Amino acid sequence: MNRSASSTTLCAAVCLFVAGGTASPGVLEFENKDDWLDAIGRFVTLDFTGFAPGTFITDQYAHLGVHFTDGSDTIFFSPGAFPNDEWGLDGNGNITVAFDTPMAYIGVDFPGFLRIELFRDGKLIYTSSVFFGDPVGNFAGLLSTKLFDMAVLMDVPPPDEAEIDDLHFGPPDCPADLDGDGSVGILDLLALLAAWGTDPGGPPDFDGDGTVGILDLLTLLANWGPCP
Ligand SMILES: [Ca+2]
Ligand SMILES: [Ca+2]
Ligand SMILES: [Ca+2]
Ligand SMILES: [Ca+2]
Repeated sequence: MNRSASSTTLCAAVCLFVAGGTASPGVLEFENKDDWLDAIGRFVTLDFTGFAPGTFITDQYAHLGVHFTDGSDTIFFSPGAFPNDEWGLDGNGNITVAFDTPMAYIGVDFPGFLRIELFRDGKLIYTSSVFFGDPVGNFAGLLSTKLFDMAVLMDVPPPDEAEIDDLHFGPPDCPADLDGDGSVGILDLLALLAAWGTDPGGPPDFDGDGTVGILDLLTLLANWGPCP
């Protein structure tokens, strides 16, 4: 039954990719948090509680593989702006988030307006629509088949400051599906072999040891067949 529900979600996503026909296929946008949660896999949440107001957030969440890299993001207390738990992040401009391993999902609870840019290896791969709605309690969620290792959250229009209540992010459900066709097969195996001995900074270096090798090959083979 789980398999059926998962397949339905994947099919719906694929259908939307096809139906969307935009300049940036492969990314789905969600304003409804429940819909985003239904569509994604495992994820991590940062709620920004537990710090003194004004604390600069940089590498405090490094143990979760995430870094705030623009050096101007501070902890802000505002029950009005941040209904989840009253604590959030003031970007003092944009908020730049870098991930140690490539991600497929990002979601943000935020007040006001927000646009999200996704990057891979320093290259812009997606610019979202402008998310907005009620003054507080908004949600912006992306599901991307093109993995990203950095996201820039920006208020619109500039030079307003991006603020976020909670940040959520997660890795792809099926990292061994290197070509994103929904199953792990011969083309993925060939892609892994083509990358043998290199450090791609993500899949197919599945174990993250800095080189594509035998353990990564075994991981791919162990996941052979349709993605869950
Ligand atoms: Ca929060
Ligand atoms: Ca900032
Ligand atoms: Ca594949
Ligand atoms: Ca490896």
